[in-house]
Amino acid sequence: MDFKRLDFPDGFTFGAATSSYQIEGHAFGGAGPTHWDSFAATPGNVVRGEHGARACDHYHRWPEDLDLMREAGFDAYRFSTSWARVMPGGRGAPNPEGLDFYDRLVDGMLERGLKPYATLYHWELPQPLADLGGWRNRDIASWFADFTTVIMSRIGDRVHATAPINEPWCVAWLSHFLGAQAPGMRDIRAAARAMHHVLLAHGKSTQAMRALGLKNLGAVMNLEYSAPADSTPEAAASARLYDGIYNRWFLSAVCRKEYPADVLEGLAPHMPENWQDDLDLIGAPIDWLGINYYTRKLIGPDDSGLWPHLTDVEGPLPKTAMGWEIYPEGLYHFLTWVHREFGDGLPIFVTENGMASYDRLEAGKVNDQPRIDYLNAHLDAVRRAIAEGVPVAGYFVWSLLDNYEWALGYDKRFGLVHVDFDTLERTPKASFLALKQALERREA
Ligand code: PNW
Repeated sequence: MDFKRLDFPDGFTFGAATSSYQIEGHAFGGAGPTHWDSFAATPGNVVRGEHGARACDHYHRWPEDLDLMREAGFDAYRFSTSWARVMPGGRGAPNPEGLDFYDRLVDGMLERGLKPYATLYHWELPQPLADLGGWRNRDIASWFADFTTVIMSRIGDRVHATAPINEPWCVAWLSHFLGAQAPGMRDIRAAARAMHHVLLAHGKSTQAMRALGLKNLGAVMNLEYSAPADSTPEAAASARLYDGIYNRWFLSAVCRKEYPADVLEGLAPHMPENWQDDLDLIGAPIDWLGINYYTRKLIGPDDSGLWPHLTDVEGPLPKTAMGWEIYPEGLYHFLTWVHREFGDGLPIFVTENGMASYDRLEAGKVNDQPRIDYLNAHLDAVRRAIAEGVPVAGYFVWSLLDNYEWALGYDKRFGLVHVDFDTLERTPKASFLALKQALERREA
């Protein structure tokens, strides 16, 4: 890597992130059915019909995986808890095996000197709640607060930092308007409701954790840089709307207790009643902001007459296996912009950043030089932001392991560690070894 630990401020946190459904194996340990199992079982939704029943079998192999985290020299591990593993019905009786699992996992992190960064919801909604309307149903905010109390009563005393929800944009928009993730809807009304309810759930979950006396509570948003595809005012307007829906909607709600007027103009007719009354709870104080950053999109002009109708145009930059342009400048932009416009002095974490490639194991090695370059360029953007006074407090690579990349299945590999999905064998890639070297602590 182009950096050493010492090039970052004292106490800067380096980590890697994963999520429960993507690695654990949902067939194990008494987890209940989730809307991701149902979505994956419907032909056409997921490449090759792949699902998370076994995934990386992290449910059984977690000690080995935490050993890898330690071996890399990371300070912290960002993991998520599966609602359906902890409460198989989504409500009511918890599953003792599920609670025991996260209890052991958190202890396992502490034993290895890793700070646990928990995300309570990373997308596997219990199917019984999906049957009741899922994120379209306002009651989900209370169900989620109840789940929060159950899981955090068990592990909250040892977790270092917590975010209720991973990426509200994906939970709401990608899943209810773009149809790309469970439950696969394409409905503006469903999306507007989900956009509000996911934020309400964030607020109620935060409130439940404050009631338990927990600290270090944050919010994790995925941000995507949007640029006009051409120099027309129409493209500029489209890019601005994309930015509004994708980035400003969630940040404005959580940090300013308001929705951006330009997006609201289109969404207002679809919003649940009396949404204004919830903004105080949604915007209750938090302790840190998490940014997941991957890429930028070029947005073209639109003359469809539909709202919203955003078309992204293929960009000229080198792309990852996701087809996503590599644009480190966007991370620099977001760190400085979020700090200036929304942060109000809060510490900011890069809670996810990384790239997919089609890595191959050859003679026991994986040469993923493009990932090393990607991480170098983005960590350079982080250092530039820090040098300008942005309080960036940590950086988490997505992801520790190759894993279930949702609707794209298993061949888009984001891991620092290669996983053979037949044998489940783990092999650290060149990027893992390079990071390990950079993160080494040398005695003065
Ligand atoms: C994030 N998009 O998701 C998630 O937090 C991870 O679970 C996921 O594996 C990772 O990024 C890589 O995809 C996103 O379409 C998925 O804009 C899709 C989008 C953004 C983020």
